[in-house]
Amino acid sequence: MEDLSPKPGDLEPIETASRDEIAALQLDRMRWSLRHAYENVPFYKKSFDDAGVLPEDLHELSDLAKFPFTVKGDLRDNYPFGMFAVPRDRVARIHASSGTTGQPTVVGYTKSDLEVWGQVVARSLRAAGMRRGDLLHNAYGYGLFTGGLGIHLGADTLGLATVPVSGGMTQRQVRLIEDFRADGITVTPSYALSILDEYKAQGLDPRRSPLKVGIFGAEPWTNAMRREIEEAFDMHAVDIYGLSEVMGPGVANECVETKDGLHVWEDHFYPEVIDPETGEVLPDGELGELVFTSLTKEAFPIIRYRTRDLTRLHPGTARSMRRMEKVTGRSDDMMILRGVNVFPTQIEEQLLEVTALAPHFQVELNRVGHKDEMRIKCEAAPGSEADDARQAAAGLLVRKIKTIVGVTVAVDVADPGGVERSQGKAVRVVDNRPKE
Ligand code: DLL
Repeated sequence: MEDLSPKPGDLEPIETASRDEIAALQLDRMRWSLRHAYENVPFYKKSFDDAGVLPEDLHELSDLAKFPFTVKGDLRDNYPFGMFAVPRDRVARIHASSGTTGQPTVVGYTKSDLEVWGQVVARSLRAAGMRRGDLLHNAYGYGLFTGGLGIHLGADTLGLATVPVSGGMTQRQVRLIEDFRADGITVTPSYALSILDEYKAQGLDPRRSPLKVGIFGAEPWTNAMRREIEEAFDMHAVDIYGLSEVMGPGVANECVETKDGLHVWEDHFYPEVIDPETGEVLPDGELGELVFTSLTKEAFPIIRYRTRDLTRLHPGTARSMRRMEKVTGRSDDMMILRGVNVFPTQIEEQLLEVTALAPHFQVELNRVGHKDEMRIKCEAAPGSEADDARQAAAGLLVRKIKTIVGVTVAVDVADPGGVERSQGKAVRVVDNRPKE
């Protein structure tokens, strides 16, 4: 793999600033953001008043803990534009996340918000090793989803040549990567696997692809998956994180030279990790729910937003800003099987160790009699389709999951291609249990 480390002069000064400088900037910006939200969004005025706090009660960063949380339901209740802090005619862009139930969550950006978004995504792409003039194959979906257009904005800011291919039409994806000689690809890790399959289906060697780096996010994925993809394509695989409520992609990104977690771009997004049960702020290093406060956003300020993503914060390494560990899962994706908490990423880790199985999977939850059953739908790797190979692979996966994760599951091994493919975010869990 090519060395994509930054050269002297590649980074913005804030990326290597001292912690004191970062904290001073954050405090200034946080004061502004709390006041901006309080004065311009009736929801925040009411929620701060109900909690008996005012923006001027923030004297130091840790005072943020006095302010109330915001949850997804608050955004739905204020559908569509009730959380906006600027008049409609200052809004330059609207995005929305569909979610699985109810109202979509609508977010807005001013022109200046779009500039900031471009900068943080540019910083993210640079952290991943992309440089001005490189060609980026952007396979995140374009549209209301923030992935496609958010990455595009950052690629423009960095000065890349962008191929706005969006998701889908997998044969064409491979053809364009090869014909245009893409240096980097931005795509969900699950769709990257479909592109990988298509390389093989076309008789092409993915290790000889022009790609130097893949920038994967929008869904949880594991270090085991990183190894799988890096090996298959002979390229770097780095993690990009974000959510529409906070901005979109580019809230945090891994550095290609260290790959040790995602630096949160803390000059714009202030992270906290809380105990999801008590709401108490946890010290860095402890696992809990990630909470974000925007520091510079104009159209859609967000104060203490509970992401439901589980992670921990660590000190900076390649950059001074703190790192968040790879998100192991969302509290929404957590399955509880006979008292044991299970995340799809834990299944992914074990599955990737069984060489006779392909890396695609779905977890089905069924009610059998009075008991819940977890069934892993996966498929044979090419060359391991024979019945005895499949049985052995299924048995091995059952044992691994029992030993490492601590639950007994059933495993179905389908033919290659038998598991439904994603073109964006993978659906990992299908819950067939009757609704209570
Ligand atoms: O998924 C934004 C994005 C687009 C991020 C492209 C990265 C790349 P939403 O659709 O609002 O926004 O979904 C946000 O997706 O709360 C996480 O649960 C999950 N997620 C996003 N990035 C990661 C990641 C975009 N790197 C939700 N690892 C978040 C794990 C991720 N989960």
